[in-house]
Amino acid sequence: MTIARMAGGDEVSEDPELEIITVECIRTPPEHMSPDKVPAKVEERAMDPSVKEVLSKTMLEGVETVWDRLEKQQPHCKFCESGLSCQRCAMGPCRIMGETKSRGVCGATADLIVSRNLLDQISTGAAAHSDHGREVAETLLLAARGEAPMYGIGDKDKLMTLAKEYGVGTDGPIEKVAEDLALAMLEEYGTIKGELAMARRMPKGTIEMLEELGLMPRSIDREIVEAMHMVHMGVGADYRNILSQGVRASLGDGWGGSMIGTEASDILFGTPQIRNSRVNLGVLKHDHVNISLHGHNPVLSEMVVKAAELPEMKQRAEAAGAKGINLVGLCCTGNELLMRKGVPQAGNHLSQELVITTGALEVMIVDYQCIFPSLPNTAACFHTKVITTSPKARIPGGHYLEVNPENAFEQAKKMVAIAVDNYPNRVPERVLIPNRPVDAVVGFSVEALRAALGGTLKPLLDLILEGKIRGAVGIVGCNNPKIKQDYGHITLAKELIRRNIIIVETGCAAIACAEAGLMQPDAADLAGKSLGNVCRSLGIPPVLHMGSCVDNTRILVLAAELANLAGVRMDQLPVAGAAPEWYSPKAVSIGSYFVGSGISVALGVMPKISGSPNVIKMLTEDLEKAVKAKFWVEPDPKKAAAILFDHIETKRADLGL
Ligand code: SF4
Ligand code: MSK
Repeated sequence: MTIARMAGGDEVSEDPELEIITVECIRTPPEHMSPDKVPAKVEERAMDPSVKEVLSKTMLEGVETVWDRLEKQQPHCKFCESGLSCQRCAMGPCRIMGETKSRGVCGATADLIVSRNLLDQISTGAAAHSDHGREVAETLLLAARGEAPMYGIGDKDKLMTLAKEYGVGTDGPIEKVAEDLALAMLEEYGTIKGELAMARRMPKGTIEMLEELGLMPRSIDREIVEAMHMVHMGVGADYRNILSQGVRASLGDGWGGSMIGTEASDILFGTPQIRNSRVNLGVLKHDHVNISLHGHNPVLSEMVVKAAELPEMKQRAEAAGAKGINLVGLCCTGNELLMRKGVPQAGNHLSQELVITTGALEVMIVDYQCIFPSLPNTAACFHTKVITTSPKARIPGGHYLEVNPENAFEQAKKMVAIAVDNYPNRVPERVLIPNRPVDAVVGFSVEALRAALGGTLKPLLDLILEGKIRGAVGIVGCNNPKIKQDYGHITLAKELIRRNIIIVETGCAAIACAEAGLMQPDAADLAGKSLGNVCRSLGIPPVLHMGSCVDNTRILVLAAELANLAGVRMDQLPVAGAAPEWYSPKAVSIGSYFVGSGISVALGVMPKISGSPNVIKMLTEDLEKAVKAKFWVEPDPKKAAAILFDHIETKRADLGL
């Protein structure tokens, strides 16, 4: 019996595997529906034409969205906004009031409360990424043992390269190599050897710097657990020490958990190669059964792709009156499929409700992370069914089909069948599919980039040294309804390519720029003269899609390889990071491991630290003395571009370029 059934009271399905708690469609108050208000609101909220079209419909129909809920939350609590509230123990909750000399009941200062809250966020993000990585490595182990027969080895070369890196024997059968590698990867979560194998990818100088500072991660889980220990009441009171642990835990994510997620996914499903696809809400199809794949982990979605290709499923769709089955991606599960399979992408974080409100979506399949808990309420306004699949991520109102690597293909077939059978329930009069998908070139894994450059990244380094490319910026992270959707990503990318800085992107930032046409080769015309010429000669866009949230590790690997080729530390490269519209604790971990690795980061949204001038100073100034990188906070992407350009030019001058 599941917990939902034990709790009782709610309506449930007779099929325990399809248990569903009935939820209602949530409508916005009538004033939001007033048609004359809609155009201005839409302009405030979004940039992409396909999003604006569907958002207008959503508002006119009064279907509640994330933007409406943000408005209802106003004004936000000033204590929480500045990081000055603490709920860590039953003596509280506490707030630091008046002047910053006041203390919580236990005696905690503003610096302590703010830094502990931030460490909590970093460890939450690091845990989410790393747990995802663990599940992929577990799938590799089961596949190697023949216990998950629908999974195989998609990239044998990468398997062998990683096996050598981990010191795993490569002479035996491929299954044995994969099994030993998966075990070695899983061992790193709780390793007592005191270091992580892939952290050795960093340049020697960067490793020495981190070792001297005591910031090299000792294991993946240990750093997260230690961080959670440190945020308990009465463990430590020095904000500097607490923030240092944040850097170490995030490095365990970037060079450990997330990197395992990326590499094990490549071994299982193939390393992304450069390919064409299409993006935005226009990728949904009128005459097909539409299924969206949302979340982060490719383990299930790869099986859904296989299931949807079965002839029996196509026949079932035709019998239901459709021409076929159309899979579309959302958020980072979408990015994974886009990079490896060319599955078109319907949108990013703030578009997840809009995919449903097109009225053309039969099923939304979710794994975990960045899934709005209210999606079943949105679905209840239409015929869409939301299918949840992870025991970690059950959502009231979602149909639950539990998935593990052993049963994923069978479960995927059931999900596709549910979608097909739901097609006749679509109400054509309520359907709005924008008619303008945008083309995008995607799939720039480091391996694909290296191959495109003739087998080495040296030509890229040479272009940077010659100044034809001034430097590189990784624009990453989410949407946040506090910022007009995609404005930060697109504006920053355009401003930087104009200054001859090449852009690498992941996550929702990548989707934003793909929708804006910046991932087409002819976007070279928007770049500065020298970068434009480089792009034209290589046939690549000036903004490169490098994958999902965990794939920020591809950016780390790219930077490490360039630094190794140049014989410098990572912090000496003319590169930087940016997260113009971040919302997620995972983004806090990503920003921290970029900075910990020596790559300074510009944030477009202020973290909840304004209550402690000391914490602000440490992150925006003092860190630079230790790890030679720091954070900036600049909400205006045009100003952020100027800051990043100056930073890159300073790094070039320091290298004598
Ligand atoms: Fe208050 Fe201290 Fe408990 Fe936080 S840990 S709630 S500041 S007493
Ligand atoms: S999905 S973490 S909103 S990038 Fe990876 Fe997008 Fe941020 Fe989620």
